Amino acid sequence: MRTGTVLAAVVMTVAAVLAGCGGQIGDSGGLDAKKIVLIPGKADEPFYLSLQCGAQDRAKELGYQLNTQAPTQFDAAAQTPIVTGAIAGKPGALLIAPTHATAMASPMKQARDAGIKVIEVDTALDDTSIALSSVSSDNRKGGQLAAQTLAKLVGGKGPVLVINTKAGTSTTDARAQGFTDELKNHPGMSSLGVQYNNNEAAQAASIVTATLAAHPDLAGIFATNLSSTEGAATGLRNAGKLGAVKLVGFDASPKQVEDLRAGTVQALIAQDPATIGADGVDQAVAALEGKPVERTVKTDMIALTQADMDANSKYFYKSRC
Ligand code: T6T
Repeated sequence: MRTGTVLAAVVMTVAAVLAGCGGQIGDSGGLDAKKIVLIPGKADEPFYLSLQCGAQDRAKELGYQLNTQAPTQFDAAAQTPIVTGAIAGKPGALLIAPTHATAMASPMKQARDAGIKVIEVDTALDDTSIALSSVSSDNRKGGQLAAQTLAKLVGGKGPVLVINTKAGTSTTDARAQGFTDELKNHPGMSSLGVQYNNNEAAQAASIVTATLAAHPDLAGIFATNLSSTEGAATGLRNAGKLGAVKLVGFDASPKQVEDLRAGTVQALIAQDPATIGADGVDQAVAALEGKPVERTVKTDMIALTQADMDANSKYFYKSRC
């Protein structure tokens, strides 16, 4: 046999052995290229459930199997063992919302080093070399939109507070930053700073109570996600300040939508989590099939008010698929 023929025979044999093991060429780990695992930030939470519904539908459409494994808390210590377990299951791809921009780098690197295609959905790591693609809302822009919306509601005047979730969450940190930057364009408004509710609604309610005691002239609040908005609404209700202090929140859970309808919240910046999930699967499948992957994909957001909410009900989040 000539050298070229021998080489071709060796390549074909190696490919056949890998195929027999259910592995991919170039991967000795025997990954299942038809299997995708989704690890959201938190279980039983309408934003991530809506994301999961979008991802499941798209995976089915494309002939892939998608399993979801979620931590009970939005916390890196709770999410890390789930990533480790998922790696052991040898999926071809991992869709993940990292609960911390640096603390989740190590387990996600382990997934990448095992040959798994890592795609970020919603949140992202600071280290952009680990995931192949990041799909999310433009969160900084969402924060700016929240500031513009709140400025209109308070007539461009007065002190305002930001209630953020957990420091180190890429999305909500970007929202708070966008809000603070945009506030500079509204000289009549002043910032009372950023306080953290640890993603617990009850802590957001306490922050509102304490802030009102120290600043009875509080004009408005920007709450950066679901838990902070739901909790801030409770705090305002407890203080008898509903409607007097304007509240703009991120997300559109069933409870938040109900609060918007009742006038408890004046505006919601709704994301499109189902599309984040579907686009995440598209990127994972492109990577698995050796097609071009987009490093950054941005999805839509909309500011919902009581007046236009029903015309935009497709943005309301779901509690089940
Ligand atoms: O706001 C969403 C998500 O975008 C964020 O990263 C974390 O909080 C939520 O899941 C809402 O609870």
